[in-house]
Amino acid sequence: MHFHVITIFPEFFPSPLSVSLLNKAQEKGAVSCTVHNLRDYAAGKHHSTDDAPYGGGPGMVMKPEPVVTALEEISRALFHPWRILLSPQGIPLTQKKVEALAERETLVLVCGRYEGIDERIRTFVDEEISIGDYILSGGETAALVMIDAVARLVPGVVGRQESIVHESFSDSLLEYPQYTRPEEFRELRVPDVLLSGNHAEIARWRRRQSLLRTRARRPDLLDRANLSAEEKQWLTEESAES
Ligand code: 9WO
Repeated sequence: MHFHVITIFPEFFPSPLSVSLLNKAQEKGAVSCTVHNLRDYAAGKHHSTDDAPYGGGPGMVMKPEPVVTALEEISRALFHPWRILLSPQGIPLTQKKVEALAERETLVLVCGRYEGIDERIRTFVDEEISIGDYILSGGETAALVMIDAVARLVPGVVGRQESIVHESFSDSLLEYPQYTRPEEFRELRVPDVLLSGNHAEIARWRRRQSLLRTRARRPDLLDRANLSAEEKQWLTEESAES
């Protein structure tokens, strides 16, 4: 998976990309990230990437020419680039969407800045994606979220054990509660079942906890869950969350 990022703040990227999983993925050659400075594609003495909004109003607007020049020059050298604009007006990034993006060879991510982008930029990307319903100071942190989520799904990046955890999210339930040593911490005990060594009982307890927690915190996710008769029964019982 090759990521190309277009940004006025290239310095945002090296540190997050050089840590842990993303660093290992790049060392293995499974993932590459190339960050392009939008300013390098801006014309004129000042290499401006923003200008005042037509019609007036506060703030500055990202100019179309530098972004489109960058998109065209970068895309020319790539095989089947898929161009994405990160924006609060995009379609929501879900694990399902992440899976679809991970099938692509090359993603070109455009990070917006200032108080908005020129509407015509939208004509030159393949899709517009939002990571959630909040305003950021720019698209860079959203691009990092997308790179992190997509890179994990590239074959060879995440080991077998972790990939099972990912499957459980695709199953659309929240994770069960987890514990490690000590057995008792500030009078809070690890549930007995987890110390029992009964793996069938542990699996049942975890599944039930996932369901109860999902109902309590994210009931919207249950609509998509595939539940057995017994699991539906658990959800009709009167029980405290987790
Ligand atoms: C800032 C602002 C300030 C005063 C009045 C209006 C304003 N609008 C904005 C604004 O929308 N800024 C955006 C910041 C411009 C494009 C890039 N920005 C951005 C991207 N914020 N949040 C995202 C984003 C991207 C992906 N998923 C979630 C949020």
